[in-house]
Amino acid sequence: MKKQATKRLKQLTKDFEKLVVLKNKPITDGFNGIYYRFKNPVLTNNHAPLFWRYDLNPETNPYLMERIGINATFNAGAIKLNGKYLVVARVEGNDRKSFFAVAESPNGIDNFRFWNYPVRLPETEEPDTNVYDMRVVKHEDGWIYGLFCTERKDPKAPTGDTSTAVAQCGIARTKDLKTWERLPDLITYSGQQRNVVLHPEFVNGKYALYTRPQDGFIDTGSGGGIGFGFTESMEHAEVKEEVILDQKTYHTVYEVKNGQGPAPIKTSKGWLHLAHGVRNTAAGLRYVLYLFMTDLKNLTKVTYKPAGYFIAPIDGERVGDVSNVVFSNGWIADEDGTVYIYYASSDTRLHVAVSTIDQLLDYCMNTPEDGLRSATSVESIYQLIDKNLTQR
Ligand code: M1P
Repeated sequence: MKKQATKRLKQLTKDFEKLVVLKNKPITDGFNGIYYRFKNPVLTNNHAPLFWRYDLNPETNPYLMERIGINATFNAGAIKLNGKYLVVARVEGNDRKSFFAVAESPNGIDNFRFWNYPVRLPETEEPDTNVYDMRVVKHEDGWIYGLFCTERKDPKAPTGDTSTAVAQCGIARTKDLKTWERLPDLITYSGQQRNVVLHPEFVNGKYALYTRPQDGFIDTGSGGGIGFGFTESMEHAEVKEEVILDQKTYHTVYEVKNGQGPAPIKTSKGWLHLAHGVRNTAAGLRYVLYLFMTDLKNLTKVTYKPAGYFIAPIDGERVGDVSNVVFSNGWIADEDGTVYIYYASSDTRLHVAVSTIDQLLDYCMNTPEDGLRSATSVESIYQLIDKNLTQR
């Protein structure tokens, strides 16, 4: 038995190494001029180190059984630190609990390898049942903040209701992504919060936050939209007033709900935002990504907003634990203007798409807006046809 286990471990180790060092290539077929998708996901559940999953001692694990299963690796915050591309992934075990783990790559597109230990996130006095979707932001105060969703069972759930939960924004900070200090959860005066993101700069001496007020755990109800508010401190973060800067809107790709993705990127033309939008269909919710820009000084003024989606799930991305979903909470803008967009598909695996600041600005500033009616969409096409045919 022990002999067999040793042989299998050799094979598992070989397969694992082969997966981790796999070179990634851009998919050039069907390139839309805006971004390249890449052939392989950058993280899957099989990227979880074997020593997280197996007891490697043949004496205590003669069958070399997997002791702790990892179900998925997805929605990841991202940051470049000391020349390395780091993602703080949402790792979900077979037990459905999510936690955070850092994976490091030398180039942002492949060779992502998890650090030896996942993040040991301190808890508040009210323990989290589940934590996920961390937005990692290097703030100008010198700290790296991780804002994430903390989920707990709704204490007001009627007896027998074992599902109803409450989502709030948890906050932690670090200098190195290894040691984390937990701060009190964000206080807002909306029922629940998810997709809360810290703006990287002070605004009039205050911290600024993108929020997503919601009435329920899944339904945003009378809330919804990407909100914005200020807090005096992150040690006792409290947003007294939220204004909605980007509404959910009837018959758009963000009809049911939306949420800020990662922190916006500062450019000479304004702040560049990546967000997700959700619509309902007969087959369930469909999550896509969209871009918009806000004014450099007036952060609640949307200056450009292309119609429709920027990235929607395709092919194999459409299938997973929660199908027909793409979601992003991490991107890295490199010194040379390259932008690495880390997006997850169907709550199962993590991918990268690559573009540049110039291309993303061009896309935002020159794609027609959503006129919210079929006739206005046709009008946009007419304008383009006229421009093309009169130039010939
Ligand atoms: O299952 C799809 C996504 O659902 C939630 O997003 P939202 O808050 O917009 O509904 C999150 O749980 C997210 O993690 C998940 O990918």
